[in-house]
Amino acid sequence: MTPYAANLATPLQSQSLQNDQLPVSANTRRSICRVCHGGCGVIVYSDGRRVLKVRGDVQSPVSRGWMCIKGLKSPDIANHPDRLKTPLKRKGQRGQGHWYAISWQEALDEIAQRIEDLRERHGAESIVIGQGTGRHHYMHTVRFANALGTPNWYEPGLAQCFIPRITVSHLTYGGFPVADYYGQTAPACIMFWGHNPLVSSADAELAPAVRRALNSGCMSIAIDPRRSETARRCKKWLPIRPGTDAALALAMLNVIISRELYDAEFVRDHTVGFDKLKDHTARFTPQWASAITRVSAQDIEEAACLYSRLKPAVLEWGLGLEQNSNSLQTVRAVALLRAITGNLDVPGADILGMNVLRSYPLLKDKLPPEQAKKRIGAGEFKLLGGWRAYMPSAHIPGIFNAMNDGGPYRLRGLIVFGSNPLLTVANPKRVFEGLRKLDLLVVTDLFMTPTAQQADYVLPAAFWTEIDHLMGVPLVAENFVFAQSAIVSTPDCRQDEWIIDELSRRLHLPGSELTFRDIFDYQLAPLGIDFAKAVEMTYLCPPHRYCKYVDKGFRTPSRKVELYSASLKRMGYEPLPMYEEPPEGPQTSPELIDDYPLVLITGGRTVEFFHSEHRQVEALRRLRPRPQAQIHTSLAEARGIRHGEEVIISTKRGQIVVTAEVTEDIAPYVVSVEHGWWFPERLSELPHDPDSLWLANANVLTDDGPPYDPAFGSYRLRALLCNVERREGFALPQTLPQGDSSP
Ligand SMILES: Nc1nc2c(c(=O)[nH]1)N[C@H]1C(S)=C(S)[C@@H](COP(=O)(O)OP(=O)(O)OC[C@H]3O[C@@H](n4cnc5c(=O)[nH]c(N)nc54)[C@H](O)[C@@H]3O)O[C@H]1N2
Ligand SMILES: Nc1nc2c(c(=O)[nH]1)N[C@H]1C(S)=C(S)[C@@H](COP(=O)(O)OP(=O)(O)OC[C@H]3O[C@@H](n4cnc5c(=O)[nH]c(N)nc54)[C@H](O)[C@@H]3O)O[C@H]1N2
Ligand code: SF4
Ligand SMILES: [Mo]
Repeated sequence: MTPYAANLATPLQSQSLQNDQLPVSANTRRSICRVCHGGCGVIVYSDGRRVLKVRGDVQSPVSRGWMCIKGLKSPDIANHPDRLKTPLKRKGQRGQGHWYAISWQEALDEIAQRIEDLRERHGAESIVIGQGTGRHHYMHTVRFANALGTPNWYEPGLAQCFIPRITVSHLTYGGFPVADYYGQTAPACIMFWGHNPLVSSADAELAPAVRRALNSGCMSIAIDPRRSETARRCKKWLPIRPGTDAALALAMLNVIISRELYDAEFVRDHTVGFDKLKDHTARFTPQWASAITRVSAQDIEEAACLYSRLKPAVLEWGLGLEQNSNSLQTVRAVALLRAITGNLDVPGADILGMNVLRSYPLLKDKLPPEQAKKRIGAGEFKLLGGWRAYMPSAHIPGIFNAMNDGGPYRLRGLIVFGSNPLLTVANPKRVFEGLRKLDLLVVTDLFMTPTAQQADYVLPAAFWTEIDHLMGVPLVAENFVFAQSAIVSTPDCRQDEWIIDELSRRLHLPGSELTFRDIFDYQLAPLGIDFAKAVEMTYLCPPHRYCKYVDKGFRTPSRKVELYSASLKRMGYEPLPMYEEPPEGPQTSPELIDDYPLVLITGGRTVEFFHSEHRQVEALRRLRPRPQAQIHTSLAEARGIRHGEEVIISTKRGQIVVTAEVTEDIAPYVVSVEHGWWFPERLSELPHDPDSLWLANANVLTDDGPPYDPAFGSYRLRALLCNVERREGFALPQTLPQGDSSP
């Protein structure tokens, strides 16, 4: 086996090191790529006006020179001719695609006035603040909602993405654990559970670190209905039935406890509730779980033995656990595996974050308690919207319901920063109806999107090469701090935080005396530096402290890991993890099986695109011109479907058209559909032909209705019943969008 430390010292070759021919005037600056959640270190070449080229920065402590293809194509995105370049105001009816160009001054004055009018007439709660996944402006947007006095902010992830993992981690171990790929000790085992980091690189910089760890020769297990890019690199693949992960985790807990493979000392000294957990899991045998999960009892036992015996072990968990209506208990069951094996905060295992930055001043105290009570979904989904929630937010189906007159009160305004809910939220037809009923819709984006096309005002956002920012890496744990400042500018594009500051100032909101840059200084103060200094350094890597619990205990009420969660019990939730059959399946909805005999999963990431983005970037679209669904060879043969042909995927909610990717790398009864697909080349047709928005939109198939997870309100994007049929002819565009303008 290669010694891990030696491996660490070898920077990965950047894929962009070819074609080093640059104009002599090129400036070079160090920065951080933010095409996804961000984090890879980058050297940016510019002529002072435009980005010419980027390449991976070998000095980055996490990415060490590596970049993915999206990041490498940053110049194609930054300089794309379709970038929004000026604020736009709607001309004529909503959604017709006609605009006036207006100045920033006019746009901000008018928007602030209309927000103020809504606030006075219908209360601040009638205005929803929306944003996209984990971007630079994330915290600033939440701060804006609090300052404005609206409890209703959301992003399309949350209950479907990360909030269950973060909240359960805090309830169980008092902090969020991340894999220790950066120390001197290599993991001996990595178990990837519903997670494909070689592609999703979920916290941005993960892919190169995971690749390094796998190259070091450790044991590796993937639990995934697909043999994903990560699963293909693993020594064991457990093709689980979607939505049954809690059963598998309970059976693994059963094996580890009944065979006494747990870390007895850690359990004795640092956990509460072990005896209750032991009694509770006694009935969840591998045989019981095998019938539910379609993973053999032998494989379940083997995986449990490998994960508990090989130390240190990492548990990489992902979205496969959260996009279902049993997200709390599924994530809890998996979380306990780390705890009873003692794989917490020790070198080479999952480590608790250092949280080196001072926490972002979210102005929570500026949201009056009577306003917080009005949050859509707060009463029902206590861990999403209630006072115990990690970052209280509104329930998404409830929001679009309330826009459509179905809520406790009507929502009238939506201010969106970097999100495309017509593609990324379940049941987009309901979203569409809701958006059309709004009194005010403002969308800030890099490009005109189907969502932006419905707006009253569209504001042009700055790209990552055009922003100042400070980020804690990995997300939530914040063991490192990275800083970047604008390198170029697209003349009339503005950083989202600047827009928020300008609106806040006009609305005289509390906190508006501080700009976002002042907040960076505030966050850095404990490190004894300011933002300018941080930018000069780019990467701040304080030494990591392990086993923090030895001195201080875990940050839970009992100061121990809570295997039995009294907090959950008090909130009315099961204190020990439980399995529930997915609401759509042979047992729970037998009436659907004849028409929809297959199981649908959506949203498995592809390296070329980020959610609904980048379909207009020719260099990326060329690599993946049309949406695909993975289906197994045996299923394709049975249905007469050939690789590359168009197929119809249907659920009881609707149908879409995609092309078939016929493969051996998926369970034979599972269909995996890409999400986020729309066709920018057809955007001008949308006002007359909205059907092209539903054509390949995976969320036409998914469910925004109940049952929801009782604590988080998570809705179902995976583990749904579906069918696939061959389709004659072509419905999908056959030509690529033109118009990249890379220098
Ligand atoms: N069916 C299905 N649906 C899913 C998922 C799934 O797995 N299956 N995954 C869900 C998850 S986990 C998430 S997090 C959501 C993501 O949902 P969204 O965040 O809505 O996804 P994006 O398509 O990335 O939308 C981002 C928009 O922001 C713009 N943008 C990019 N950078 C900036 C910026 O700096 N400023 C501004 N103002 N705009 C910017 C982009 O051009 C794009 O139009 O999707 C969810 N939807
Ligand atoms: N290139 C790219 N990278 C991205 C994104 C993107 O859109 N594009 N999105 C970003 C965002 S916001 C997020 S949240 C992360 C998500 O990143 P990941 O957590 O890696 O999520 P996915 O790739 O959606 O799903 C991971 C795996 O779960 C499997 N899966 C599906 N259903 C189940 C199930 O029921 N059980 C189990 N065990 N597995 C299941 C899928 O087959 C897939 O291989 O990626 C981030 N990174
Ligand atoms: S993984 Fe994310 S941060 Fe890294 S190069 Fe790709 S898009 Fe950029
Ligand atoms: Mo996400």
